[in-house]
Amino acid sequence: MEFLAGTEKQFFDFISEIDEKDKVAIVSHIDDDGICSVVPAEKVLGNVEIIKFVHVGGEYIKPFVPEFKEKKINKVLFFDLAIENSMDGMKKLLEFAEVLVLDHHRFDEDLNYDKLIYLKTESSKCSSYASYYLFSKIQNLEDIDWIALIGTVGDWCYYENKEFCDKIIKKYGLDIKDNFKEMKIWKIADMISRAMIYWRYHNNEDIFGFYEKLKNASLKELSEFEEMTKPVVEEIKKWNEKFYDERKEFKKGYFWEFRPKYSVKNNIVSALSEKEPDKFFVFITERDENDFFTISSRCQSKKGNCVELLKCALEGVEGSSGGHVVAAGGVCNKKDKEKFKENLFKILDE
Ligand SMILES: [Mn+2]
Repeated sequence: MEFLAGTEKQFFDFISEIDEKDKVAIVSHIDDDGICSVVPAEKVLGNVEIIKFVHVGGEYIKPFVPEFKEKKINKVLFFDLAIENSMDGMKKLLEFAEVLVLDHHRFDEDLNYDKLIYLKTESSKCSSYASYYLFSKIQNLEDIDWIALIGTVGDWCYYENKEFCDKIIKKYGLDIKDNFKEMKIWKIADMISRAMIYWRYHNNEDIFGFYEKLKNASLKELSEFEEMTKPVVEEIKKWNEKFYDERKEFKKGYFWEFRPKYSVKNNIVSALSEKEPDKFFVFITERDENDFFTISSRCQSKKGNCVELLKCALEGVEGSSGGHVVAAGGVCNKKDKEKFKENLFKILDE
């Protein structure tokens, strides 16, 4: 596997230096790819003191630094998380811990230095794939290969990792089709992602219990997750229809602001944007309890660059963004909403 920053050797050096005296924490992204990245790591490392799943956006590292310090954490692994927007927090963390970051989001600068191991893979080598690939070189992990598969397919990285995926799909007797959206494994990955949305809502965004359930499940027995998806599927259906009445249309695409009960924005924007792949789709949602609203953008054909789009739209406002050319996300302070929209609409109408 190719690294765009850092090397495979740095990974193995970091892992092999961990011993019983160390106190290890894992921080990962609160999505499918994020939770699936942690399973191989925890299995190989064994004793992990803290596992945290977080939203990216702003200084997301800072809030948990005191807890890590108090618990004497001295090794931290980050999966599926860009760290660029939270460097203040990262520097505080590096005062008492060594850190390894394994991520596949776009980046501008190689941040490897001293106690920070910064490993970047290509966009298509999502973190669940990379984590499974690397930790498998230390220990046989074939019993959890299906979790890496779900993470990879769920992060839309099937085609780029077809050989890897097909081998596991065949092992479990599932089907392979030209269009991955018609395959059983996509339906399973999609189901898990909807179940996670349900769990997040009903557990105040704490998905550790969900992670434990998935870790201990088997590909053949996922009915417990299936049950959770029902209200989420209803919610997605309802909002899918509203999009066509409520969207704002521009030369280069669409903007839509809405307030779903469950966090279904990503599922909806992904599905709708497939129908018009050359267009930008930018959706925003907000909750009363947060100062920031969240942004999801897509341009499935890569005709437009979502990372650039959000970067420009957030110019001069309090917010941050990141992701991939076809799919990027961000947050912005509610007080700057009008300015953000003004910036965005100008670009969408150019
Ligand atoms: Mn990812």
